[in-house]
Amino acid sequence: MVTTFKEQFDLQGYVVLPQLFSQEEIRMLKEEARAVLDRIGMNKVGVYVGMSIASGMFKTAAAKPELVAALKEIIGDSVIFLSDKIVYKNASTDFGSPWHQDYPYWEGSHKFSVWIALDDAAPANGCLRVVPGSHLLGAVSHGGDASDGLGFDNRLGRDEIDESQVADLHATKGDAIIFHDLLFHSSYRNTSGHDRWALISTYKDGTLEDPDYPWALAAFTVSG
Ligand SMILES: O=C(O)CCC(=O)C(=O)O
Repeated sequence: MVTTFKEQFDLQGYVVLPQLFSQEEIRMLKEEARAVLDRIGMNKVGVYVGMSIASGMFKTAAAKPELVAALKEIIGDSVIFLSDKIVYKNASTDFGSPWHQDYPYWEGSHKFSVWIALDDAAPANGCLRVVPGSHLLGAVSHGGDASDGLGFDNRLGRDEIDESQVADLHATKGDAIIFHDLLFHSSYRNTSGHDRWALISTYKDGTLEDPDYPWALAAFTVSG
């Protein structure tokens, strides 16, 4: 029987932490995210990297003790936060993220991302989709067509996804999903006209050497 976070994570490549953040914490994070994005000018790409550089509230959220405890169980005693981003979809920015693994973007040691729901998320407004256990396939070649202007230069081809194995991860705001950088994942388009904002924070094992990542300017040790 699978019981611990670590066992679930090793088997599926992801684990859900229900209601990691309270409704009030999420309300404040979304309000702060909106203020940051208004300040820098919201873009149509729907992604902004570096929330914890822009705002101390996000740096504090990245080191939330309950989250760090779960990450330590999965990663080990030394956990480094690298960077975070807001991925926002709304009535006019309604993209779906194509199928991919995160590993080809970063390489080096494996990374662990935490997808935090700032809005309830379901298929109609762009929830996350995963192929449970796909992290066990290792790094897969990403030669998928990226000519639609959505970014995501590394993509899996459609024929690499067995739709019968896909899990749609409905989420309630405040839920967090920790996932491995080899997990096949994507998200639906947001066809609802309602917001679907998520905060994604990325971590690594601090005992492992890595390249210098230019996007990890706010890196700090969260494990004490
Ligand atoms: O929240 C989403 O739409 C998925 C984003 C994603 O897959 C990523 O940034 O790697």
